[in-house]
Amino acid sequence: MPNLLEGKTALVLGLANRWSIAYAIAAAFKREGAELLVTYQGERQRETVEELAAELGAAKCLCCDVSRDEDLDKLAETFREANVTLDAVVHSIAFANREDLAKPFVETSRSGFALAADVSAYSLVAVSRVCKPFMTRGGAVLTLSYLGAVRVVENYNVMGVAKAALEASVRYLASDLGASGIRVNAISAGPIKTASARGVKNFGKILDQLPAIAPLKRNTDPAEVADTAVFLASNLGRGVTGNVIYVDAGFQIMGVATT
Ligand code: 1JT
Repeated sequence: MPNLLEGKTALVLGLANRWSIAYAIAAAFKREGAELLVTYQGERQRETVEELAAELGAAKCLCCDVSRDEDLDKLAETFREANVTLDAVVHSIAFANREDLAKPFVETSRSGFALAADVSAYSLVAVSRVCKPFMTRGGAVLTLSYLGAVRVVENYNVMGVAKAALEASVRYLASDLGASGIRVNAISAGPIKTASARGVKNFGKILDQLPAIAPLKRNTDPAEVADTAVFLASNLGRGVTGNVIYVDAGFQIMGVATT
């Protein structure tokens, strides 16, 4: 079933490099015929993301730091001027201080907690609000989560609490936006070696141990996450909203395992 997103326009936030989950999603959306609008966080990412955007044939490559209201206002202004209609919005953004992913959770500072919650959870609310006026045919908002939202995962710490807020936000947004024909869902991906994940304490160890436990006996491929994003953004996903779909080689279902 090719071209599942033909005639649709998708905004993809969170593209930083070729290893970004957002890159895999953008590539899959492109494959399915979507027109792409991509954003980069700041000057430091600009060149890399502009190159990737060109490679993906993106119609626009825009600067947007989701922690800045001015940037979000500017994004809306650009959409208004260009008469953009959005059918899909992909939010693939998270941040926490490195030290907050290494110390015990109880040591989390007020500012570290606020930063992780702002960038990783509140930004979905802000992005949804800004994009809603342009989703005049209805559409789909997607975000990325991780198991640490609902279980204690060593070192995930404040990101787990931020992802819990993100998943709850998905439900409240789905309730608010459903009447406008906008569906809001999260994909909870298995651990993937992205630039963000690299350098996180013991991340390599988690990737090494997971295949022994996960039903599919392997790690998660970003392309699998991207294909689930295609499904959710397409007409095939029309009955699904407010949900968290696990794309994690089945890891999440397991209880006690002896390996
Ligand atoms: C951030 C980072 C968000 C890493 C992330 C993330 N969401 C998933 N990961 C990967 C990961 C990280 C840890 C983990 C399991 C998966 C890095 C900082 C910016 C936000 O712990 C077992 C720590």
